[in-house]
Amino acid sequence: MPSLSVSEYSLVYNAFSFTFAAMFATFIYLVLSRGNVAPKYRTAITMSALVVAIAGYHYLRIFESWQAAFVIDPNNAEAYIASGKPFNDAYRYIDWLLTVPLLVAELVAVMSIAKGKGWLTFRLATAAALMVILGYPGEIAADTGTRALWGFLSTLPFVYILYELFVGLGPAIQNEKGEAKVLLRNIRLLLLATWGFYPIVYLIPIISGGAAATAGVIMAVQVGYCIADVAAKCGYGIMIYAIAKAKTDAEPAAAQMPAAAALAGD
Ligand SMILES: *C/C=C(C)/C=C/C=C(C)/C=C/C1=C(C)CCCC1(C)C
Repeated sequence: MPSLSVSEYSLVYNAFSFTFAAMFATFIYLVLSRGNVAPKYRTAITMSALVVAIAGYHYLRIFESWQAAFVIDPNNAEAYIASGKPFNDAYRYIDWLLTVPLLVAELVAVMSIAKGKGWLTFRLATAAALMVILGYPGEIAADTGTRALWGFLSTLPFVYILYELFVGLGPAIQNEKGEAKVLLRNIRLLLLATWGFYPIVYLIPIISGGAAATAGVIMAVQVGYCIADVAAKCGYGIMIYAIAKAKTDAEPAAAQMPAAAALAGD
């Protein structure tokens, strides 16, 4: 770990703190709003809430690890130097391994797909997990060649996910109605824009000439992942809720309560 100025250290510190707050607040919002959507969409909201809960927990651990990895330089109160304890980046990948499959699953869960929903969820979730697993050896590699190789392998399942979302799911989105259709098109774009950010952040150490450990690179990678995580988990989760709410509002009340409809002899 390189030494950091007080403002460099604080920027990353505050980014972790903000990201934790965003995850926590989104969790509360989703839990409180879950009852506003029809029962068949509640699983999607539950998955969104799980994503921000899992990520919030991991941000707390990353935050702790960041604090432990640095101490004030005894010879210079204006700088932070490495404490000797490693900064644990593995939390991020464990977090992704759990949350990224859930993010694709919640999108499928909120859509009206007549057949093969389970199999589609399985394919997307497996590809998502594979993408994260293949990216990790490159993330911790010291040399750029290894980083590039695993980064390339991880891009293959990533491209498959984009193919399914933009080509495979096309007809299903076309069949949706009104506001839900617009929101579904937009959430796909949000996913593309936010998920596309991660490989770019991953490339920073390669672009900057393999200088994985300079203060600038560490700051860019950590703050970059924080911004992407807030958009891809909190922003996305709230959009999933908006889709579920739009579909709930557009459906006749009887369709939302099959049991009640049956009782009424409907
Ligand atoms: C909440 C966390 C999310 C949505 C994380 C998404 C992560 C990715 C889309 C990562 C993709 C990567 C590649 C496509 C290649 C390089 C390695 C990764 C893992 C950064």
